Amino acid sequence: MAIATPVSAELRTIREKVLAGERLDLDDGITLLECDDLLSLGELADSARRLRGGNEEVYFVNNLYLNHTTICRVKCKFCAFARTAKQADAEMWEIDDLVAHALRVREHQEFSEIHMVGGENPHLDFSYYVDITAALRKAMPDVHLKLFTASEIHHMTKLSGLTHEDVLKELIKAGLDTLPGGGAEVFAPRVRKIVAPGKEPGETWLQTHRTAHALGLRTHCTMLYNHVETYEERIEHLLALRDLQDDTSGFMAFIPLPFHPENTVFERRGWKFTTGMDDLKMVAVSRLMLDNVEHVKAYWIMISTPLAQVALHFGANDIQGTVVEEKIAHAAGAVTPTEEKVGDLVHVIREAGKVPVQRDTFYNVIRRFDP
Ligand code: V47
Repeated sequence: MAIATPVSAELRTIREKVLAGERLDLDDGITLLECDDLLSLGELADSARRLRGGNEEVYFVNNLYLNHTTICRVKCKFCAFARTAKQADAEMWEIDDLVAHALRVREHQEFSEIHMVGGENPHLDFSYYVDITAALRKAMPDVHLKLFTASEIHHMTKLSGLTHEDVLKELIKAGLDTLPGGGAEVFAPRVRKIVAPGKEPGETWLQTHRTAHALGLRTHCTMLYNHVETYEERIEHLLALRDLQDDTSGFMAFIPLPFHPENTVFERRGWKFTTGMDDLKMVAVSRLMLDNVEHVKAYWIMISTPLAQVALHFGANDIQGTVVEEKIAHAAGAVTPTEEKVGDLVHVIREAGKVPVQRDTFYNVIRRFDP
């Protein structure tokens, strides 16, 4: 006799809404985060993914991470990556050296995308950003350039006196293809005041992506969770992204980023790393709330490959990429490797019972690895 898995009462109404294709609201989101019936939550998120057309395919990208500078004026309290110019280990790449480094990696790794972000370096001027984009484009015309967070774009408006639109137009002219999703943190002003008082308001981040979308740039979006935000503030963040996506359809993917406290002031205040419970909840709840964002990434760098495998059954359909070489999470205590090879990602996805698909940045299929 089959024993049906009981679904907790609080999930029952939300489940009916999801299965009927109805939109979830703020209260639903908070209820989902408060719910400890993890398996039902995962099953519901997986059902939502399938109802919206998802299948057994799981994406990854062969990409290269670059960080042009670690020098940053902002001093976000969650960040262990930023340095001042005076610190001995501060990094700032000359353009030619950075391009030469990327070309050297390319000799043994056929990456299709460069993902490059850095600090808000007050010692650079806008021409550096334009020139580095143009130099990468010239050296690797066939590589997709996913460069600069919305926070960096905002910083460039300060450096140049240009509007966000004009900064983006200059970068697009130089070769920029898409924006990564970093810098979003949590939009709530209360949270930003505590963790990132020197950073632009959440509204500016959203407005910058809106402007990018209007110019035809597709972008990504993120949320950094498990520092000082409440569940309500997490859901409000997701709803702000959902509202923008309703207007523009410009986001390709959402990436939940678990806060890593090591080497930050939060470590001294006793903050702990997230647990698998919170990470899986965030993947599932993101999938359920963001009903208009096609892809949710289980970012193996921050949650590990074993948990990313589980997350693929909790609403995620992408595990990001080969990476080579991640520095932001690792500065803050990540214990994952800093890169994975294509063969290893294929193995991780297959062993999770899914079909690995190597994609380009726009989710076009480069190679499907049949079972
Ligand atoms: O902007 C900073 C966050 C982001 C810490 O667009 C931290 O496809 C955890 O945005 N612990 C950079 N997170 C990473 C990022 C990203 C990653 C993968 C894919 C994409 C994409 C974007 O990491 C930063 C900040 O929000 N961050 N410090 C920390 N201690």
